[in-house]
Amino acid sequence: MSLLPATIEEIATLLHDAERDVRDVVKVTDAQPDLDTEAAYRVQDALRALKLARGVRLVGMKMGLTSFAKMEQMGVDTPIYGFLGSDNAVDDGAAVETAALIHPKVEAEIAFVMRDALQGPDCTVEQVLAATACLLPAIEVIDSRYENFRFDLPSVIADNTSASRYVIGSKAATVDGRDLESIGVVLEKNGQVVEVGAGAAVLGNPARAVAMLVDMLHARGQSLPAGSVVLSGAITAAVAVEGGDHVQVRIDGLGSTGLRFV
Ligand code: OOG
Ligand code: MG
Repeated sequence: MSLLPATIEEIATLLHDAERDVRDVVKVTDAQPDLDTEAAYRVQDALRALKLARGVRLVGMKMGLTSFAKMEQMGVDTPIYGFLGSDNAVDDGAAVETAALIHPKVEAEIAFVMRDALQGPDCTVEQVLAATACLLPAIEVIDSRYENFRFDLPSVIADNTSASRYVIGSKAATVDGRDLESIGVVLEKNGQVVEVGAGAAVLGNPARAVAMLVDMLHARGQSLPAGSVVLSGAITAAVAVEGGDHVQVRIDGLGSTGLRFV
């Protein structure tokens, strides 16, 4: 049975307010077992509309659960997408206020900045690479609005795939001749290496995650606009952080980016 528009709005408002008030909630499928992934993306659209109405600008998109490490960590089995707003962006090296977050974790990712718009269906890795202006190292801070990061697929889609903050490096690298499959990634916390990985952890090639995003958007009548920043998904498992921590991601040939938590 499909959910009524008023119910979709209600769930979006609940998740919007949970983020604003820094308060966790139980996963939304507990109260709404009829929430399937299709309805969950409608909730995500409604959440986006609430933020845009508040003056947030849409800056890009993110893929999630694109690696086996993340799927296993979260107990789900399909990639998902969410949106990135101007309220999620943090400057390279800047401080993130933990008081504004519930239970943040960090992930090492590769960011794509799109020069050209892309439209599905059947988007290919080659089309993604040809449309990419540059690649940047990225850290995504995820902060599920659900108690103990416990969710199922519809619940995490509705919650904009736990999107919270992200930082990207400031030195743009071109795609030309770069081997995105064997590109090495190191995540450090407080000067210690905590996770390592290679690009291939993300669907065999992070560009494939962007192609999948384009096709998933197409299935819902949408496309990826030129100028979008796309986080292609965590290459490693997510690592919990707290006030006082600093984290750094280094990626072969793409340089590094970092954040401090205060
Ligand atoms: C969902 C978001 C996952 C990624 O890169 O895999 C994600 C979560 O694990 O809370 O952003
Ligand atoms: Mg992520």
